Amino acid sequence: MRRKPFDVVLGTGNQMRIWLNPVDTILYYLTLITPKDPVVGLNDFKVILHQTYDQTSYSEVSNAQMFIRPWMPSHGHGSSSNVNPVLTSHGMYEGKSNFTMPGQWYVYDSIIVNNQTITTPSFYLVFDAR
Ligand SMILES: [Cu+2]
Repeated sequence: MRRKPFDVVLGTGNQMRIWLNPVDTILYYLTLITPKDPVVGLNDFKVILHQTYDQTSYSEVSNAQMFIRPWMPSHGHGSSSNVNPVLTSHGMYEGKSNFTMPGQWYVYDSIIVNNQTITTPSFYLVFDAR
């Protein structure tokens, strides 16, 4: 199968991101667990990170560092009081995202594994806070 570097396979409406890290040729899967129904204010932000070399066997990535950045594109502002996700169990990372007003928010998630940023270029998950 021919792959382009950092192909985002699913559209932005899906809460999963799949990309190939061109440096180590590992395919990464980031899956959003929560929030599914985001509210105005602090939301538990929980994701699972997997990796695969062959798309047959998958393993959880438990040595990542994550840095989230909420952004409201229609107004051009972010938010404060966010908590970067940290490992809580195998491959699971939990933090908090702060949506300070209703509307559409992007949450960028920069991920570092083994001192290497694996999210280049960056991507975001989309939330509609109510
Ligand atoms: Cu706003």
